[in-house]
Amino acid sequence: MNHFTSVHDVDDPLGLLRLAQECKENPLKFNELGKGKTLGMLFYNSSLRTRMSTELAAYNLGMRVISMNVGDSWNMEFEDGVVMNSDKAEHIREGAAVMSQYCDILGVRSFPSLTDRDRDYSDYIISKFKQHARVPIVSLEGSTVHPLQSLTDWLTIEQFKTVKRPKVVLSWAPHPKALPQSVPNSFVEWMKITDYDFVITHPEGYELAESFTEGVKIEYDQDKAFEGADFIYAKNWSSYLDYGKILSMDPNWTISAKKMALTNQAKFMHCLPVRRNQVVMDEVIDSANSIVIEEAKNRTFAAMAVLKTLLEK
Ligand code: AN0
Ligand code: CP
Repeated sequence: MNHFTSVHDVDDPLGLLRLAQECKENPLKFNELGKGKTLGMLFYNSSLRTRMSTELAAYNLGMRVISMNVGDSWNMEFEDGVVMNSDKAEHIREGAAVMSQYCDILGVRSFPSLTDRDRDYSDYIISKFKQHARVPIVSLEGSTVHPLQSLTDWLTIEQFKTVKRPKVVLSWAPHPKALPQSVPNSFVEWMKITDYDFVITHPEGYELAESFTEGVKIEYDQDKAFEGADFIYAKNWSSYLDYGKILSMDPNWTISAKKMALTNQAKFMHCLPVRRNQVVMDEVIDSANSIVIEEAKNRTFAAMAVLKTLLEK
């Protein structure tokens, strides 16, 4: 594994999952491994979980951490061959190379524009970092996927499943703001490497990119999708087809107790942050079947597995 920017970077996903489980059992088991090594984290967008859990993961491995909000640094130019006479003071070529002098691993969070689909789906910023940095790059959520979240979600399902092959349902839910497709794309990508009974449900018009959903069951009737489910993974995303648009705010898609009653006492999952009584009703997220806090806790162990693997490379 040279980078961790999607499931495709991972040589042995099952091995990575097992390592995350090992880190969870004993978080300080490898606390000498990262001695003298530095993780740099660069945030183009807000974060609570990714920032705190990845920092903690690095500390558990004995690393040091330098975190920066991009707004505090120089505005960077990513295009090659331009005359730099605008507001951009530094080029990614120097920026990434210089950060590689200080850091042994670089994490980058960069959300999509939701206006330019081709640029977003080239994972433009993370790709540029991969191109010009001289150290491994970790996606802290890019413009198409969020692999640290998905590895965590897999770890969480393995922790809570009571049958060998659980039914896992990814359900779209309403939200007042246009959100990226990164979390659902990534969740789909990682679920495809499991043998779970995996179903996606969303209103028409919310189809994710076929490159992600090829071969995956899609059920447009949410009630039908929920029947017999062991896990409900809720997430809003904006339209991929009508790129970045909100096509529906239908409250019938909100995850309610009535909807959960259709399932096989399913566990409720969400990557967080979540808007209560928009995406999910209080009665569900506050119920005993909600595992969102444990899911967030597992972010640390997924990040540890990733950092450990990259450190040993
Ligand atoms: C982001 C998203 O939907 O991708 C981050 C989730 C981890 N969510 C929001 O912007 C609310
Ligand atoms: N789930 C997640 O990535 O949360 P943050 O956006 O708070 O990092």
